[in-house]
Amino acid sequence: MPERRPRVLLVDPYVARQDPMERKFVELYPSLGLLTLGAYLRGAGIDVAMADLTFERDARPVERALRSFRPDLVGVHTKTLTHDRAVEVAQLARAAGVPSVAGGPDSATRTGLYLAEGFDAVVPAEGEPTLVDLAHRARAGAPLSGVPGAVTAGPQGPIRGGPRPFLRDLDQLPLPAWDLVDMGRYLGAWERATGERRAAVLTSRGCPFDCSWCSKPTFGRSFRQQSPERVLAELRALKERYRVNYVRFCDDVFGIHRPWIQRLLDGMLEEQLGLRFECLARVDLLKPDLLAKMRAAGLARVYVGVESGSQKMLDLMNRGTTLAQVERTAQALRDAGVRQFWFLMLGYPGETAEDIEATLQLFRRFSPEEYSVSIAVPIPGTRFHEKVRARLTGVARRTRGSGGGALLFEAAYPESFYRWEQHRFALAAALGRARGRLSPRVVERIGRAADGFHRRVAAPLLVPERRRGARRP
Ligand code: B12
Ligand code: SF4
Repeated sequence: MPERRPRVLLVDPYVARQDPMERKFVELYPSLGLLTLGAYLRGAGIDVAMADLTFERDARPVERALRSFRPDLVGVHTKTLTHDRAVEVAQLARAAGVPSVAGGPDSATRTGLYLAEGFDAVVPAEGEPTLVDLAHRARAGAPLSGVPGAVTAGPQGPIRGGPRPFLRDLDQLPLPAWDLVDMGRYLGAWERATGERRAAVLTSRGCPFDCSWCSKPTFGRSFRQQSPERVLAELRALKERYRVNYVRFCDDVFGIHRPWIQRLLDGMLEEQLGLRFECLARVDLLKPDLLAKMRAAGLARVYVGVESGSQKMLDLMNRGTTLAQVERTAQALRDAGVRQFWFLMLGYPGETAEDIEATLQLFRRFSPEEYSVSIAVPIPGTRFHEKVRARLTGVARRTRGSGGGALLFEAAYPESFYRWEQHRFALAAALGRARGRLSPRVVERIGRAADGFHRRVAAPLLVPERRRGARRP
């Protein structure tokens, strides 16, 4: 009788309805990491099932899958936000006598913690070949230790199983195993919300830039990309199999190599895929001629990491961008009629009230259609986290860094100040939107009144005397 193939149960522990940020920022797509792992395992002759908790209430689907699928190994994707649920899944697996392995950004930075809390192994980097090896070990009932790319618990702390090189050629990866999740549910939610059937696509892994608050635990500063032809094949498959007509390119930065993106755009235009798309881009890369071509190929929305309207802050963050580039790109996007979503950050060490004011002025000048103003979150493993390690607050320790938008370290000002500043951005955004309907004079007046209130009443109340003395004009 042929030997039974190994079985792996993959788990996405993210429960959307319990995420306080969900309604604000999160857009629901199945985890591309898990879908790619699933496809790769299948290609290696391993049976795979998935418990995707995104639309669920709790971890009960995992319990059901443990009983019905009887996996040899449970593999859980981790983010800081989903830490507690991931640990719950590891404990369920252990109770069922099945070993579990964690992967993804959070367990990559806090490997020891995940091992101490119930995981039998952690894969703190690219997961595909390592998970195949672990699945065979688990099937054979052998220990998971000593597998290159995996970390296990030892008497003196975590033990690395040895180095595992990154996959050289991303074209070798199979198409994501979309059938492992309920694509109809994701696409239906999108269709109801936007009229479009949206899916996520990844064309590269890693990012060669080095912003000091950015957490890049899995791929580090390595950068590899699929060929434009491989990307086109994935776009065609999504269109043909799922009638997808809108794509979110999920790369850390889309189109880093100029010749590469030119070829991809040429292909999209030639094949007349009729897709609209969005991506995250850097202001230093979005040159006007490239932008025009992207627009022609279906670009509808761009996420731009503007972060601050102060050059001093951009330099402190090691962004490698200039305010002149921000302004040029924002204007070009506006002229091209592309929606812009700005990421802005408050509270990064070194920021004064004047820097925040400069950011607000920049924001008012360009009135991006969408934006998020977050309070800087020191993610474990980043230089920013190192910098404020001694100043992390009790909230940070309790929530282990997720925070849900709270101030997690002792910054220049109290949290109430940053919260108030967030409201000022919201008012500026509302006034920007009202510009077409209200007369410019009215808009101007409301803005001035709000600024006066801020200077005379709100800021003095929110910033305690001893801090104000040092930082305010
Ligand atoms: C695209 C993206 C999104 C998309 C999600 C698209 C999707 N569902 O795939 C959107 C915009 C929806 C999103 C939302 C959020 N995101 Co996000 N996102 C990313 C981004 C840019 C790429 C993720 C990705 O697809 N990577 C490519 C795949 C192939 O890599 P991967 O998932 O890491 O998986 C590989 C390895 O990690 C490993 N692996 C992963 N899981 C497992 C499991 C096992 C068992 C094994 C063995 C291995 C393994 O193997 C995989 C293949 O090699 C990353 C940054 C980054 N570069 O990772 C941030 C990132 C993952 N996101 C982050 C955050 C904070 C969020 C939000 C919480 C933000 C918010 N508050 O709204 C939400 C959470 C939503 C959720 N469902 O959990 C953080 C996570 C930090 C942390 N420590 O938790 C990151 C790292 C960005 C950052 N630098 O801060 N995100
Ligand atoms: S913030 Fe963006 S550009 Fe900067 S290092 Fe991270 S992924 Fe790269």
